[in-house]
Amino acid sequence: MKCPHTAAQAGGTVVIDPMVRDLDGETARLRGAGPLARIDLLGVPALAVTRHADARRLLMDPRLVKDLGAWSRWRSGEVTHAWPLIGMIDAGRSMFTVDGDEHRRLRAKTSQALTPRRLEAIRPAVERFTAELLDALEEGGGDGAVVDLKAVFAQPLPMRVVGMLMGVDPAENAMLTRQYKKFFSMLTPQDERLALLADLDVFYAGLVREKTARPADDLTSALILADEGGEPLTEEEVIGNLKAMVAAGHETTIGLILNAVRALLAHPGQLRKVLDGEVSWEAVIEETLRWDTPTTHLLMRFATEDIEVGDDVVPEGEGVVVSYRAVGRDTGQHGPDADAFDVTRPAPVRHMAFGHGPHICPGAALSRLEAGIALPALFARFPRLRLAVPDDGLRRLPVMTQNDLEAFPVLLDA
Ligand code: STR
Repeated sequence: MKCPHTAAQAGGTVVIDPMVRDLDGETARLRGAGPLARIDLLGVPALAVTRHADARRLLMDPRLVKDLGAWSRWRSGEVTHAWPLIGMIDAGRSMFTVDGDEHRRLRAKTSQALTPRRLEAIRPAVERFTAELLDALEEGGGDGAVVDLKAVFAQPLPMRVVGMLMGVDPAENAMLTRQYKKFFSMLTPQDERLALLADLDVFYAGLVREKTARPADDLTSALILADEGGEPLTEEEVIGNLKAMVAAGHETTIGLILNAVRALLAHPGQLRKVLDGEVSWEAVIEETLRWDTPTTHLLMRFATEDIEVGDDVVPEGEGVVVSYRAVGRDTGQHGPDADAFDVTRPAPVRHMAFGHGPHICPGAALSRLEAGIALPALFARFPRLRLAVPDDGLRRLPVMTQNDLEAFPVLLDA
């Protein structure tokens, strides 16, 4: 007999802290609560997958779907738009929210545009943005002044890149950065979050109108145009994909860049090996993705029937979160030292920071390209870069799903 309450009795419910006061403690508690941890997301119960092998299997399981209509707590009215995390799930019809054949149709053009080969065309632009932002950093941090590596470098770079790719006017980058910061912060009242999402929808609808009238060489225009003989995406689908790209493309890569810098500064011996060329930047990027992954929890999938996980069961209708931070620290996958940052782990580090299965991150190669340019350029320009505060003085933003620092004050020591 499978008992759906085994894990609850063994490990209790892990309450996910909206203020993110102790992320490592919380991750350890999640792992301690078993492969299918009972969690509480602002009063809403859900199940969290905490092991690499289970996540890998479940992300391929067609009985777990993105359709909000499959969530019993939504159907019953227990969860409504008043729940602050609903925007992570109810994000419009797009490749992020649809499964099966329709998902393949919604995703095709985006994944084709983001292959490593196609992305080589934008490498020079990413290098130029990086050089410009390093100049801005030098300006801000001249004469030994403290400068915020997040605000001046790690945040604007991915926004510029994804904005260019989608054909967004660069003059809008500051607005988008401000709106997404507000969207993700748990300090934002829910009525304000819903209002800003509505404003963003108006903005994206305007962009789609503009690209319909004057198609340009960008992914938004490509999404609008029908392939020969192909089914074109509807306006709602184009907008859904566009906002998913902008939100995902700028938020997650900030984390990758900053977390890699943070890990290297906290492990000077490993930084030395990288700067001496003994260890590749690729190894730094992959180990950062595993150890300090930008996505803490990915919301949410729903079980269309009972699904067994080990000795436990996801009941039909229940919501499932993949806790990527816990998955990245899985000793079953990464060995007893999974909690240690170690760029010398034998390659390849088989982490799952980009997910797995049909929804695997279509932007993975883009984020690797950005980090692969930004990190070596940063340390080449400022080899004595250091934190201006102790590492444990870096504060996290109150964001439940993403691994986000408030700021990253550094001294360039140029
Ligand atoms: C934010 C709000 C929105 O308008 C659209 C989306 C869809 C894509 C989501 C994004 C969300 C939140 C961050 C996500 C992204 C896909 C990848 C990214 C979940 C809900 C990750 O953090 C992995």
